[in-house]
Amino acid sequence: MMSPKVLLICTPNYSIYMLNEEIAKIRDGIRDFTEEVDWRPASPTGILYLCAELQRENIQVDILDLHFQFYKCKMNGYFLDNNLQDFFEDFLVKFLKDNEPNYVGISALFNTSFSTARDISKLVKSYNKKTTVILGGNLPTYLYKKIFNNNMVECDYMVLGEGEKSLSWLILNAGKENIGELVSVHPHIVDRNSYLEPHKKLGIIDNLDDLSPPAHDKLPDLDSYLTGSALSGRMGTTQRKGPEQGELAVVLFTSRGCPMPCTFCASWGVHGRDFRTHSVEYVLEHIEDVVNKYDIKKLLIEDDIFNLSKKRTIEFCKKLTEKFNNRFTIEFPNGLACWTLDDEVIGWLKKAGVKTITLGIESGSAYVQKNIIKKNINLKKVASVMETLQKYKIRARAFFIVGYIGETLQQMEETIRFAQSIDVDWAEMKVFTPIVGSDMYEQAINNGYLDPGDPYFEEHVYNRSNIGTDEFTAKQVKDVQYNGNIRVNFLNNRDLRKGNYVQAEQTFGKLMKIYPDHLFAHWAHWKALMGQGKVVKAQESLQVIHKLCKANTQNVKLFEKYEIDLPALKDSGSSAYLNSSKMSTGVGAPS
Ligand code: B12
Ligand code: SF4
Repeated sequence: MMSPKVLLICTPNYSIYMLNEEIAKIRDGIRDFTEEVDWRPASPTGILYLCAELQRENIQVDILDLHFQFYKCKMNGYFLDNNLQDFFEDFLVKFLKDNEPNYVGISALFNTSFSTARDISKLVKSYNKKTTVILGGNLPTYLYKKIFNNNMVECDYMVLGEGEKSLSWLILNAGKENIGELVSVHPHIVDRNSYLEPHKKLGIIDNLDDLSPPAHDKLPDLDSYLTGSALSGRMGTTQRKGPEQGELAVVLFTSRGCPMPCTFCASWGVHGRDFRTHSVEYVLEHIEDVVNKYDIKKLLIEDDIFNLSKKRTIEFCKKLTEKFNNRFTIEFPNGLACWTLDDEVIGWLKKAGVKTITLGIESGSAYVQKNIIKKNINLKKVASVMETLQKYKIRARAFFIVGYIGETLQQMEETIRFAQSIDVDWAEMKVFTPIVGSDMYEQAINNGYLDPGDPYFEEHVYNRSNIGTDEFTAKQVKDVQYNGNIRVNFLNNRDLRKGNYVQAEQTFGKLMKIYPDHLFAHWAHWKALMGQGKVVKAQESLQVIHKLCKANTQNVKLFEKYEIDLPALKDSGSSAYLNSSKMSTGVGAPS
């Protein structure tokens, strides 16, 4: 018998509704920077792990990253003449025709991509109904009963939890006559006949060193992936061509699982509450391999809670430095726990190549920490960690979320003030999204803040306000988040305040490339140029700001709201509005 062919599909991260909305915006030429979401592709590492395990069993496997493809099409003008249907026809159906896979595995990590997974599975089945469709990731792990109950996705199997071993098992056994019986007793795979069996549960890999390292070489365009955002740009970039050109980076996991009880987080639902680690030797071997293959200079460690153990963190840093000297820049796009960060640990991280640290702080209100999100971080400790980071000249970025269920507008304001008070280099201010699987998602349902009859959660888009509660409306929370971002990261930007104009020029220059219409990025860039006395370049920057204000009255209103007055353009005499040099934003005018 021919060896089976498997195709693993990475779904676009957004819903069908969002994909269509984006295409409509591209066609209409609408560019509202205040509403932009991040489309840039990140390495689909879960799929790469699955691939590696299938390859170990000599199973032929391909990857189709439709998020990456959508992004590419968005950037190259494809959508000026094509719609979403054309996109799926050109990139999915064509792939199916060219490759005729027997099994299609669809990765659905997010509830925001529910409808996307639904439409992709429909297309796969309508192309060839004999193709076996398998769904895996966070979404089916939490919602498999609902999905099968309501026939929401056309799939034959769903895999619960970590899928490496289960998927290989399924492909190796799917051809057997008694596959139905075998699946019914399998603990981590469900089909239509067995999904209500009580023994079905999360698949967890006990010994992570049993796994083959992720098959990075299966990504057709490794150079173009971007991962993790920091200091306004993506901090990790694997892009060697194009606007965000940088050093080639690789995404790594050194552990899985997190024992913390944060009520807004759903990660434990797939990876469990037990903190499991790869041995340091395993990780170093994997690093050596990717260094040899791709000349990697940057490591993006995406563990949920890399530094849970102080001892292990130091051991990792020591051994990495012994083996590779100062070869790497290391980043932790998911954030580090602040309670195990002390002088000794930070010193070792610095030696190993960490230049920026992200702290998962989440709220600047002690009440919210303790009673609402239950992360219960000691905020005083955060301030002292920040001081130590500054001592080691490590830049600091922090995650904050506003709009938790039960939170008041006053507590959200506390978060913004806290972010300012700790002198953070960049604050990632996000709006709370009820993530299926988290405690707070249940609270949202139980309080009637989410409509249980809304099956696809289309509107629950990352970083857009999704729910109102008794304390705030969705619009209010979005305004708080927007306002916090502008106040902390732009108007009171630490680099501008401290006169680090070179760094500020870099940061905002990067941001302008990603969001060319971002008014405040241009404004901050202009200030950074003025601070360095780069008058000619600053004038060019000012010109762009004037253009943006002319093109869109919303921009004028934004400047008015934050009481920003800019000088008129030299010799232009063009703008009645922008005619003074007064800066009344809390940021002193550059000398
Ligand atoms: C990297 C990452 C991203 C990346 C890229 C994801 C990608 N394409 O792989 C990006 C930046 C796009 C991203 C964005 C978001 N993310 Co995110 N992300 C992660 C993160 C940190 C790591 C993912 C990862 O590689 N994990 C390691 C691998 C081994 O695990 P895995 O991906 O889950 O894959 C395993 C299983 O799920 C399963 N599996 C996965 N696919 C398939 C397919 C088949 C066929 C099978 C059989 C099995 C299977 O087997 C895999 C191997 O064990 C996770 C946290 C985490 N620890 O997983 C959050 C996580 C997945 N993200 C999450 C969320 C919510 C988001 C966002 C919605 C926003 C947010 N609040 O963070 C956005 C969504 C995008 C959007 N619409 O804006 C949630 C998902 C929860 C949920 N129920 O939806 C997680 C779990 C974090 C959390 N706090 O709860 N994210
Ligand atoms: S938010 Fe971070 S620390 Fe909290 S449970 Fe999730 S992974 Fe763990």
